Amino acid sequence: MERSFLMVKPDGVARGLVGEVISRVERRGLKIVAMKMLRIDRELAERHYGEHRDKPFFQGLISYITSGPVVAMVVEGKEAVKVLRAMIGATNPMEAQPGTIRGDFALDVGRNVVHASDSQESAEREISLFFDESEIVSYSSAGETWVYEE
Ligand code: D4T
Repeated sequence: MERSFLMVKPDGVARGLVGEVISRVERRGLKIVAMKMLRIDRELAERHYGEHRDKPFFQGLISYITSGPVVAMVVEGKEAVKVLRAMIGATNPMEAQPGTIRGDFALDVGRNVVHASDSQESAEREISLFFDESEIVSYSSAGETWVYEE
């Protein structure tokens, strides 16, 4: 099973969309194996978005992601990285398909509600930025028998 990092951003928390996001993850058959609400500080924000350091939108991005609490999760399942990226939709919500989280709940690239890792390498890096290995739990869910063929 693969792990990915998923986060409801400050706008998603402020708009009361945490339950909606969690619900979609659970209904898809993916398993949440770690979760916490936190306020991201500037240092963590700059590490998380380090690849965008030289982009013109970087300062706005850092202010936005540190502006209020977020809900961070580790999600496990078959091809979790690819599946979650498809579920959240395109980075720019104007291009996100209806049925995706951004396509249903967002309009502005600077307020796009959620983040999910874009590769297995990013997932590992982001999970370790936000969680200690001891915070990630292992359990079997009742639904698993029916989500996977074997
Ligand atoms: P995140 O990482 O926030 O889930 O977004 P994506 O993985 O979908 O997209 P990204 O890394 O390319 O962009 C990171 C973050 O920057 C914001 N952004 C992006 C922005 O404000 N203006 C822009 O022009 C772009 C490209 C949105 C997401």
